[in-house]
Amino acid sequence: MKNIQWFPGHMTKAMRDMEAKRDLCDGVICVMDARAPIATVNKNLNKIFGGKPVLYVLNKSDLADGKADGFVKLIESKGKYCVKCDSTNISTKRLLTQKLTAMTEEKRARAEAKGLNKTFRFMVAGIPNTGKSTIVNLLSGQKRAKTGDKAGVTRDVRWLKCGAFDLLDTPGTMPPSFDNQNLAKHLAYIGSINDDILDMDDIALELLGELAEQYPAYLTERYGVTDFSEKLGMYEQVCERRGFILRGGEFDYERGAKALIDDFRKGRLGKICLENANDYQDWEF
Ligand SMILES: Nc1nc2c(ncn2[C@@H]2O[C@H](COP(=O)(O)OP(=O)(O)O)[C@@H](O)[C@H]2O)c(=O)[nH]1
Ligand SMILES: [Mg+2]
Repeated sequence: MKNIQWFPGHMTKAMRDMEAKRDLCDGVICVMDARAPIATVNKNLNKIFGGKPVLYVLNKSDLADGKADGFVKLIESKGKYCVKCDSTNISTKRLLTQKLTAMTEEKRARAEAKGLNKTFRFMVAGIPNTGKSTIVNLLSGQKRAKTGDKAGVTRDVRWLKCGAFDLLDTPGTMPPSFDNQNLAKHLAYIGSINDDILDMDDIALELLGELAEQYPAYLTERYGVTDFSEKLGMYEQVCERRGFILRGGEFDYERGAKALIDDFRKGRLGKICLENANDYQDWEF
């Protein structure tokens, strides 16, 4: 399949804006997708974060299965803060607030000793569509930051008051190039890359291949797939099951791809984590 590359110009600007605001921040909230934790951590952001404390948030945990827990353990084993959560659930507000409070405890104690009541600032960073704006809205208790289930909804960089914290919602940023196309595919499946630049036929076929390997039962249950030997055969089975047949009797692949990818993104196939923490023990967070 064609190589996936996506680095629109506004991301360069976003990264520059973030770098300029970094020194104002006490820490960073790095939002990832629990279905693809490695694909959704942008290593390039580490340079921007500098030495600031980072809270890694494995968001969309409601769509992920237990494999995602391996990444929480892995990240914590490297001495970093990590939390897995569903930020569409109001109870997550307390969980995140507790983590941010723990991260700033020492600084707060020092400020209080001097009689200061300090507000701590966090930059909310990550690749597109991981739920950054949703987290900012959850913590602020207001629908201030615009959200949307596609890449590139947030364009500007601004501060929002969230209780004892000030949060900076930022636009999603990608690494300038994907050296690992397998991980790039994961980004395509979850909707972090603009669909307009993707060949959805390719994406559907690749997704079927990965699901057949890791979650074959999901394909059987939803589409009646029993033969996993060929991607195209599975693709046709999806079209057949959904009744996507054109007038001449040909399969309507376009609608099949849309349906499959939509089912995947909305969690209708079942809970999923595409990556395995065991494969990434040496990864530097
Ligand atoms: N299921 C689920 N959806 C979420 C979660 N967090 C965000 N979303 C959805 O993901 C989409 C992208 O969210 P948004 O906050 O705009 O992402 P951003 O691009 O990182 O700012 C929206 O449709 C959100 O409703 C979550 O924890 N679980
Ligand atoms: Mg946003």
